[in-house]
Amino acid sequence: MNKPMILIALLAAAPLAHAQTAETSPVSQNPITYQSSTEARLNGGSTQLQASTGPVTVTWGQSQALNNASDYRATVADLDANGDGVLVRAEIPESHALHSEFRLVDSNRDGRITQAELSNWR
Ligand SMILES: [Ca+2]
Ligand SMILES: [Ca+2]
Repeated sequence: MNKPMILIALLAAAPLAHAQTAETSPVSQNPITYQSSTEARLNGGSTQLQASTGPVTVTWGQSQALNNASDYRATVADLDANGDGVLVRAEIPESHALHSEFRLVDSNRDGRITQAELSNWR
């Protein structure tokens, strides 16, 4: 009469042990640590991940954003080629961030960007 009792005890204990393993293994078996702290994003960097197609280099940071960052500090005077105090699309280089966002910045849609509209952009 003792054997069935032991078997039941083992069956009862097994799921518990299994549950504990399942709870801890995903953390310990994951070889990739993702840097998502503010510091990592500000400093930028790169890492190589293994994808099914081969290694993939992932870069992050501000190298691209930094090139454009000064664009967002531009004033009308910086770009105002004809000196009339407003910017029209022709005065903005295609490479400038303002060029692609012209319609967004020109909040009253008059085709000219004033310093006030430019200030609201930032
Ligand atoms: Ca102008
Ligand atoms: Ca306008």
